[in-house]
Amino acid sequence: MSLRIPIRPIATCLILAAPALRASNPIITDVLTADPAAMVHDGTVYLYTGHDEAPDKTNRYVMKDWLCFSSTDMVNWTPRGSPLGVKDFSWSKGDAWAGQVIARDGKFFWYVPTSHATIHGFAIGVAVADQPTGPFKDARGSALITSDLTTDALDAAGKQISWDDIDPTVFIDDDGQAYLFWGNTKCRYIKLKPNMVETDGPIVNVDLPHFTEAPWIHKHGDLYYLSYAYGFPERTAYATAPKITGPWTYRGIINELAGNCNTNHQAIIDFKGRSYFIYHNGGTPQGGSFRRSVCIDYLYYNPDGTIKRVVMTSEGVAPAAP
Ligand code: FUB
Repeated sequence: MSLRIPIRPIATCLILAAPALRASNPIITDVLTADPAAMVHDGTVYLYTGHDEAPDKTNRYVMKDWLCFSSTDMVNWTPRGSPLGVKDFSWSKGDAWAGQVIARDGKFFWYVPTSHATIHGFAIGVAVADQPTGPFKDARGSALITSDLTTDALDAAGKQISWDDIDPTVFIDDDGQAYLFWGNTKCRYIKLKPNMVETDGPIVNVDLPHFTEAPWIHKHGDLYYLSYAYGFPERTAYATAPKITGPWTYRGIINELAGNCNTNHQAIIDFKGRSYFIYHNGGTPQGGSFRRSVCIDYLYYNPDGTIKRVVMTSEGVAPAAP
């Protein structure tokens, strides 16, 4: 009996197991991901996304849960499953729209918009976990923001809209004060108590040109940045301020219309010495406005703190330096 060494299959396995040397956009193609939010924690990037499940020819959002992925190089992404779904909020009647996770005092808080079962319109809830990958559970048993608190977002006919309480983003300022920003049509913020699950004080409106939705707050140097979806179909614009409470100065467009998709929904992070612009487009073969996928490209600042326009690529980014 001769001993035959199956060289080819072993070589194939090795190639398949090797980490990717460069990403390509979209970064995930075996499942449809939308509305990225990213958090850097202990040398790892956690990417939280929505999950588009609209069948072909269904032109509305079908979104029931959120997904999590992690990476230490921005190129190789490990699926971490779905640590949160609309079923985890007893007061939700569906719609897992764009959220964000933030860490505080050893816990992880996931702020999400979802349709309220008994108060007409979208509401914002918060789930909590001991690990960035969950499991997450409803932190309150009730919504944090409901649409009866915000009655001034109107459509073109002057009618109150029911989807203005969406797209929460949370930022903890240097003095420890946390702020929840959110909105569609109107951008708003409110302070959070240190426990991160109760609001503190009034809702404040922020006036931004052509604000559609998707606010994201970050800080670079001494400047605060509020990026957001501008117009519709959406581009991404931004404003800056010397304090998180403003005054906000509009600075212009940083990203153009994303390919084959009405929405753009950005997150901005720094990781291992580089800045990243994370967004979605309709870039898979079945892609479109209701079948979106997350992409990542570099973000660059000018010396005066303004942001250069993002160059969306199909090649994506190179692995972050160790
Ligand atoms: O995914 C549903 C909605 O589409 C999000 O909440 C918006 O930001 C837009 O991307």
